[in-house]
Amino acid sequence: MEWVRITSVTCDDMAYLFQDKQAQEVLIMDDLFAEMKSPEPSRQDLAEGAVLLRQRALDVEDKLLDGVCQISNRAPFRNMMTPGGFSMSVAMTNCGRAGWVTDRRGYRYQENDPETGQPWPEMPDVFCELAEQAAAEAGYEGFSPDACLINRYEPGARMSLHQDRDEKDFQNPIVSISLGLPATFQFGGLKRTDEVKKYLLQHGDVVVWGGASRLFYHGVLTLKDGDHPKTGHVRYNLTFRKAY
Ligand code: MD3
Ligand code: FE
Repeated sequence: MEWVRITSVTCDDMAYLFQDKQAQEVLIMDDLFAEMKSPEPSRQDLAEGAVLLRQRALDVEDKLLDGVCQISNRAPFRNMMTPGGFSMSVAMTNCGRAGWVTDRRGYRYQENDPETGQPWPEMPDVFCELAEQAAAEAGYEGFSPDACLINRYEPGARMSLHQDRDEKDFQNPIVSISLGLPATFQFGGLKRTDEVKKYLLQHGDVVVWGGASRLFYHGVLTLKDGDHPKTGHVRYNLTFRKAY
């Protein structure tokens, strides 16, 4: 029998191991179960330039959620209007020097919250440190976001297929952090009609989108109801951008 060192185990791997007659004799099951109870972050390439770091945000989950709570006390979540006159099902707020907004005049970044006229709340250190580290791990050294858009999905909310092209320089990646309820994310190509792949983004997952994938079409399918121990009936997504 040949021994292999297994450094990361998913539930699919476990199902496979249980099916494999030879592997049933393996004596490292204790290690496998230990890892299932406290999983380690793992890395997966989604497309050219796009890297999924599963569970990468878990060690600071409470600090991130605390930050979202503090920010939304000063800059409340709101359902913005698209230029076409539709109210978005995803509620949004921002922190950092610039915030992404939309209204009848169009999509843009601006330094004041249109609801209050006040500057957006400062980006907490734990936010930009994680974004910068994740970008570096994905191969984008020196990422320094000046904008963080915070999306709040309640059951029924969705985001249709779009490109992120309101930023000045597409050389900079975008980093996204998912918290709370899982959502199915759609990821296509440079053309709206390109075939899309679907990925489940779960609590603690971090994705870095740069290089060729930076302008790929993407969206989020309608959020299903659920109950997450940290967020209840809600999914949050934080996207870190360099707007200027
Ligand atoms: C791929 N948010 O805010 S995050 C958005 O889950 C947005 O709330 C989604 O799309 C969400 O604009 C998806 C993943 C994401 C973010 C930016 C990207 C994927 C991206 C930019 C380019 C390519
Ligand atoms: Fe987007």
